[in-house]
Amino acid sequence: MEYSKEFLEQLLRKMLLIRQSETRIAQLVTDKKIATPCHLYVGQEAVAVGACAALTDEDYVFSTHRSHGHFLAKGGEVKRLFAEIFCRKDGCSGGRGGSMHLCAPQKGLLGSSSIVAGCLGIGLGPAMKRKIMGEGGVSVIFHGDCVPEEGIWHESLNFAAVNKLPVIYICENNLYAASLPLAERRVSDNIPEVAAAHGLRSEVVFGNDVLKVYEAVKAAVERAKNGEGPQFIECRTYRWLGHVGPKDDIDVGLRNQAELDEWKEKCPIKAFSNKLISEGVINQNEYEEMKESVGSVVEAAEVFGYTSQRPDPSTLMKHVYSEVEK
Ligand SMILES: Cc1ncc(C[n+]2csc(CCOP(=O)(O)OP(=O)(O)O)c2C)c(N)n1
Ligand SMILES: [Mg+2]
Repeated sequence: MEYSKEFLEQLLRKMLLIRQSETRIAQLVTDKKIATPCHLYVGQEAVAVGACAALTDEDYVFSTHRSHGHFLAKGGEVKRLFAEIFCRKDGCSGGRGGSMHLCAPQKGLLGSSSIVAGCLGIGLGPAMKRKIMGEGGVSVIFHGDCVPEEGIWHESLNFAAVNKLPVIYICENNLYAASLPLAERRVSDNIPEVAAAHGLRSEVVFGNDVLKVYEAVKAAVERAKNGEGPQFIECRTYRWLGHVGPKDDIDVGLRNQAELDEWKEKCPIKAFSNKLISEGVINQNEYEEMKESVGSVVEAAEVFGYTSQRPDPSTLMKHVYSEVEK
């Protein structure tokens, strides 16, 4: 394979870190140890990991309500994710944000939003600033397949195209928005075509193939940096769990078991680990060790999270208004 063993192992390890963190968080929600609503990312790991592997800390990322995977893939610390979900002061947002408001500014993750399409406008600001100041770096805006139904999606794409901004939109099309499948929300499954109509270079990749996502995003980054304007990538994927929380939504009649089973067969981690093992990049033992070592990291992160202090009530008004020096 044309990539180094270290790089390929990093991709696998990151996907495992997301999977194992999410699996643990799902259990903590079931056990009522976590109160913040958690939209879990299990099944979609290859999108965040493949995309963020093509970025540097100088590149910005904006995320959604389903943000844990983006946070970890962009280099956010897993212990600060757990602390945030436990609403503790050592959380990445000081325990004020919870699951849907994560950030890791030093790594380029400038924010995530619980509002559907919340980052579609916000993500343009830093891109515009960089363009005006002649600075490098791209902005990646992750969004779900429901977002093109919001007006600001069209405004954002149009504005970025007219101004040739270095923005990459990554649409994680997991076929559902809360309780509605795509077919009940759009006349056709044509999000990339609509993006192209706004003047963006637009493509579709299989979002469960981490290397395909990486290659598509890397090429998009190059084009955006070369002044070719915004890029659009639709990643076809599937979330294994329900819209929010640890259940799969099959019990409430939203999805069917056959569809879920079919997508579980296309598990991004299984596919990639099988590939690395069959091509001799790693062996089964190394894979087992990797899973174990990621498990220990997640365990330690959970302990860090729940043993961290709650924010001091005297700091309640901090960060609410900007502090202007007089
Ligand atoms: C403006 C707005 N409308 C509705 C909601 C409620 N809501 C939260 S997530 C969601 C569906 C999002 O679907 P999609 O963009 O496909 O992302 P996914 O959940 O599938 O990852 C909705 C309707 C919201 N948070 N904000
Ligand atoms: Mg969706």
